[in-house]
Amino acid sequence: MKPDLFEAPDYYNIDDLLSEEHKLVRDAARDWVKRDVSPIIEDAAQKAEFPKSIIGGLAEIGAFGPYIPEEYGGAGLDQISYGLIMQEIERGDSGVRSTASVQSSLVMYPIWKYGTEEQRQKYLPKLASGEWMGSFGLTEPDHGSNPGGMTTNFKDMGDHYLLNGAKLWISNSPFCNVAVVWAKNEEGRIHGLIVERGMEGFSTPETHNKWSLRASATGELIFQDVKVPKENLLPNKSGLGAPLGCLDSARYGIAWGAIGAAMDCYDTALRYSKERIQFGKPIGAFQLQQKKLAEMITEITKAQLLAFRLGQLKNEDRATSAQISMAKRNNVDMAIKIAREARQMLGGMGITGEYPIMRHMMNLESVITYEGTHDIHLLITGLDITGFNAFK
Ligand code: TGC
Ligand code: FAD
Repeated sequence: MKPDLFEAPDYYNIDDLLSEEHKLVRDAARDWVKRDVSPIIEDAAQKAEFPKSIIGGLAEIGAFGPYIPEEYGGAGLDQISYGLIMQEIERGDSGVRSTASVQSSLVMYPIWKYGTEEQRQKYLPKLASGEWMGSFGLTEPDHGSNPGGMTTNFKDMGDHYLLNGAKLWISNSPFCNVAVVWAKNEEGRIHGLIVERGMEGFSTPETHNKWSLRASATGELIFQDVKVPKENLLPNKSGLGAPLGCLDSARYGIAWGAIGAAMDCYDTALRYSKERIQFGKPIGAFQLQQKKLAEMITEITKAQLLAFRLGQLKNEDRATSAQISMAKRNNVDMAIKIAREARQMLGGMGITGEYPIMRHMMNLESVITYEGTHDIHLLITGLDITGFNAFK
């Protein structure tokens, strides 16, 4: 791959809205991605391998639990810092951001919010340091957009719970040490359980042959009469609202992350347009190419403002789930469209691993599907503004 010459676009001087801490956190993540992610990520994606060597670096830049209090090993940062870290990581690769999203918002968050003090003490510091990696099991083979229909279940056996079922499409599953798993009790109520690798009857086969998110490991979580200790149940929230609450936090991070992927595509295409000569002049001098670039920077700027305002609302604990859905949907859609346009601007070179655009474009096909599809987020907005539920 070409050297990483990334320069972040900031057309509306959004940096002026950031605190010194925001900029320090953002720049540390940006430098780390340039130094430790960019040189290895194309190879990892081509080989379809999650690069475990970056786990320590992710922990060091605060990507595991950015907003989790420091007493539990988190970075104790605000929501805008969290967003900026996700933006920078996804500028490198959506698969790497996936790993951080899952660890922070889908594993650490439920343990922090819904767990006991003992569970927080036991799991959070190890997850924050990357010593343990986590996964989040909500989706099932027959229940994706409709997780409330899940069939994974547990029975109270007196001194333990007996867990049965299967989860599909689970990021980090093949190497996770712990999994936060959502399952129904005998009354059909959804609860979160912490399942640890090594428990008898628990397996995590990897899903192969993905064309997207190739540098992220995806797999299944299979439970065959797994004996889960009673102290591994998350006691402080139950019902579908519990996993959906975690998704709010992860979807918010994706709204920022997608900006990173879009910025990388735009920056690459802009540089290429000034260097590539056709018909005796740089292709950036042709109106059609300028239209593409002008529309890209406009959409990136709008997405940056959306994410920043949402971050302010999150910091004030005022962001609604529907507002988060709008930002996730808009910003991922923005990024995937920019990736497609940017790829065309590079002509044949755009399909190679010499440049990051095709990898971003294929990654974003997963990002637009996971954490609620593009359609599902539109229906969430539709329900919010009309009061009519069009899901069912
Ligand atoms: P519904 O009846 O609307 O709601 C059930 C309960 O949940 C509450 N609720 C929420 N709570 C917190 N945050 C949200 N975003 C919430 N949305 C709903 C709701 O108030 C209710 O509470 P209560 O107390 O009344 O019971 O549920 P529904 O069955 O009609 O479904 C609604 C729908 C379709 C929006 C929801 O199921 C949904 O969002 N589906 C999409 C599924 C999804 O996003 N799956 C993601 C799996 S994880 C993943 O993809 C990780 S990728 C990781 C990576 O690599 O980055
Ligand atoms: P389906 O729900 O079957 O949807 C198929 C199509 O139907 C979609 O276009 C959808 O928008 C549409 N549709 C569904 N319902 C409606 C409706 N009511 N109205 C209109 N259209 C509708 N899950 C986890 O739990 N943990 C993870 O870590 C995780 N990581 C993932 C990593 C990757 C790479 C991928 C691809 C997925 C991951 N997922 C994970 C699963 C992801 O959340 C689901 O794929 C997603 O929620 C969609 O579910 P589905 O694939 O079953 O699609």
